[in-house]
Amino acid sequence: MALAQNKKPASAPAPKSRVETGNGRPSGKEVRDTRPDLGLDAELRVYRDMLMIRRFEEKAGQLYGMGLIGGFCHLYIGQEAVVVGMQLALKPGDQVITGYRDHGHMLACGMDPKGVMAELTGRRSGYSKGKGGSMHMFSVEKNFYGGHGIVGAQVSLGTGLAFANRYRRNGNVCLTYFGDGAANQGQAYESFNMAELWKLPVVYIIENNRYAMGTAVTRASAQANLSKRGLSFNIPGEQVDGMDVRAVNAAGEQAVKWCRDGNGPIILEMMTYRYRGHSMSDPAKYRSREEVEKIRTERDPIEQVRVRLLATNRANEDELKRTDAEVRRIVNEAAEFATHEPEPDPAELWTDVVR
Ligand SMILES: Cc1ncc(C[n+]2csc(CCOP(=O)(O)OP(=O)(O)O)c2C)c(N)n1
Ligand SMILES: [Mg+2]
Repeated sequence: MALAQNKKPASAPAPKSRVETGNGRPSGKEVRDTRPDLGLDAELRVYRDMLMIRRFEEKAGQLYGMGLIGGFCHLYIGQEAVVVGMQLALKPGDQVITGYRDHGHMLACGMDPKGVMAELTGRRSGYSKGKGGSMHMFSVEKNFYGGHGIVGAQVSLGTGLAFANRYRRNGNVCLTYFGDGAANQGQAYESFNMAELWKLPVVYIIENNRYAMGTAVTRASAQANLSKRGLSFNIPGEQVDGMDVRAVNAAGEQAVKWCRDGNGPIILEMMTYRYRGHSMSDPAKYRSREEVEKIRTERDPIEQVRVRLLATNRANEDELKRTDAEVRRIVNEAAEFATHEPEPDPAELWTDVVR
């Protein structure tokens, strides 16, 4: 059926397990299963990078519990493979923008854990001088454009970044991340229209973690296959196993190439899961403990890589323990820093504010 067809990047070889539509386009009916080996160096790197996000978020959760972090705080635990796999597909100059669940994106972009943690604790050495908090951090140097608290706002802003890339002919691509809930926001569709019309280099990455606050995707979305949300704009899309960093990276490489080759936008729906509540104050009554536990034990993105590294003798237990210890050291140092730095001077209250 014509409406069920998504376009496919011309350069993409069709994996055998994918449902084809007869014209060489994937139908979006099946979760992608292209999982090429990342190679030794990249596999060790993604293991470390995912672990860094996990440990950082666990520490942030602890500091929040101790009252050292205030305001909103949305943890990324469980979703690490998405941002780490996508980041591997980028080259310097490419941009990243996301919503409020942003700590993992910042670390993946190479932002300093000390600066991120210090922002969480509201200290003057934080990325926004302690005045922004969890949802409002930027680093132009690392091409990270926030950190946005308004659901869906980053979709139009990311489209604008892609417009700038096209206007300047700089060959850069913008990764625009948003959630399954944000995918129902009107401005996403205005952005899709302009992005396809002007062939803007933007990868729309929908992080489908199954819930928007306490609302399951199926309760809120008439079309729950979010990879199809670009169909009426002729934007190709596909679902990707967002718990497997290899699948994420394979899809990311193709999508980024598609954009860089001047073909316009593309949608990747990452099938992922968050282990913690929506934010720190979520009673999580909308799902069972068993549901969370099942995914944790069967599909954890970090454990998958750990098991593979050991099974292929690419690393032994001691080496992985050393990596874990090194990551914990960096995170502990970040927490130490973030709890001992001074708070912003009250005189700074009215600086950096648009009036
Ligand atoms: C315009 C707007 N509407 C509502 C909210 C309140 N809100 C904050 S997060 C959220 C749910 C978004 O869920 P999703 O897009 O799936 O992202 P996730 O939290 O799962 O990463 C809502 C409704 C908001 N911040 N902005
Ligand atoms: Mg969600």
